[in-house]
This record gives sequence, structure tokens and C-alpha cells, in this order.
Amino acid sequence: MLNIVLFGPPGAGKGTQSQKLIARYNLVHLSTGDLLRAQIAQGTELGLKAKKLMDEGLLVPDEVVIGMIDSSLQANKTAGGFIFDGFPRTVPQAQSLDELLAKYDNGISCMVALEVAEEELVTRLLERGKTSGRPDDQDESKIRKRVTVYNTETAQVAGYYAAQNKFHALNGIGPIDSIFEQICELVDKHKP
Ligand code: B4P
Repeated sequence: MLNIVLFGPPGAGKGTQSQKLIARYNLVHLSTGDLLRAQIAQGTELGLKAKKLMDEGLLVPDEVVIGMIDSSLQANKTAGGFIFDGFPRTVPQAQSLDELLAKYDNGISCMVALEVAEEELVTRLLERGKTSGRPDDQDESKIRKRVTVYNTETAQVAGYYAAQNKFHALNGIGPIDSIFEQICELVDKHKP
């Protein structure tokens, strides 16, 4: 099975590149951001709690997102592989993901991190905020808060995968198709 973690700060291109990767490699896309926004749209209790945190640019508690990933893995037992987009965002999430995949005799094949400077992230997300309807994309101070949370709470997840020799970093600035081809070159080396 091919299981890819696509990593990077908010606005780095994870969602954008995930769409292209699922088409090329026939993977199931698991985006915790999308799963949380679906809960918000359905007006569930989980969604109401998550919305408050997401609108402030803060992370949703680990147990909530780990539970969502657990359910999604169970619902996709016959998948040929997964792309994890926006997950794991903390080291405990990364440890739980390894434990969950081990239940299916599986593991992460590689992590690809997209590196983009803060000013470019802010520009991209404010631009997306004009049409996305996402409250977390419409306020520059909230976007900068998300980048700070990434630097303080999420960036260390890279070290977790580096220790397993699965970490690869790429420049996330440039044409989307050219970044995609560079990701594919890395992924191809990890294909079973
Ligand atoms: P996410 O939904 O994961 O949101 P994101 O990081 O902002 O999106 P992404 O990085 O995928 O956007 P993309 O670059 O594709 O998370 C939202 C919130 O949910 C978090 O803040 C948190 O509160 C919560 N959450 C989610 N997962 C969680 C977890 N595991 N634990 C706890 N909390 C969690 O796109 C950005 C824009 O850039 C697009 O408009 C795109 O067109 C553009 N773009 C992309 N590539 C480009 C390029 N090469 N050049 C120019 N523009 C580009």
C-alpha cells in the first residue's frame, strides 16, 4: 500500500496537490480540515466545538481528529492507499496514525513537506478567502496565528518522520504542475 503524508504550513498547497495525487495514484484522500468542515456543515456537536477553534486559527484536540481518522480508515478497508492531508499535525497524532495503520499491517510510505515563506502563505490564503467562504482565510491576524501554531506545534512532526527516514522537503513556491511532478518523483521511489 502507498500511504503518503502531505505536510506543510496552512496555504502551502497540501489540498491543491492532494487533488492531483489522488488522481495519479488512485488513493483515498483523507483531509482532517475537510472532515471537520463537513461536521460543521452538518451542525454536529463536534462541528460546533471545532468551529470555534478553527475560526481562531487553533488546533482541534488530538483525540477528536484521531477518532475521525480511525473511522475513515475503517470505512475504507479495501483502499489501495491513502493521502493524509493536514494530518498528523502533532507528534501524538503521528504516533496514533502509526498505531492505527499497524492494525491493518500497514504504515506510512513517505512524508512530503511543502516549504513556503509566511508572506506568500498570507497572500495565498487572503486570495482564497475572497471566494472560499472560510472564516479562517478572511482575517490576516487569524492566518498569521495559524502559521504561528504550525511553527510551534506542528513543525516538529517533520522530525518524527525524519527519524524513520521518510521525510522529504520541497520548495512549495512555483507552478503547481512543476511542484506536482517533483512530488511524484519522490513518491515513485516509495511505491511498493
Ligand atoms: P486545513 O483544511 O488543513 O487548511 P489549510 O492548511 O489552510 O489548507 P491547505 O494548506 O490544504 O491549502 P492549500 O495550500 O491547498 O485546516 C484548517 C483548520 O482545521 C486548521 O487551522 C485547524 O484548526 C483544523 N485542523 C485540520 N486538521 C487538523 C488536525 N490534524 N489537528 C488539529 N486541527 C486540525 O491552498 C491554499 C491556496 O494556495 C489555494 O487558494 C491554492 O490555490 C493556492 N496555491 C496552492 N499551491 C499554489 C502554488 N504553487 N502557487 C500559488 N498558489 C498556490
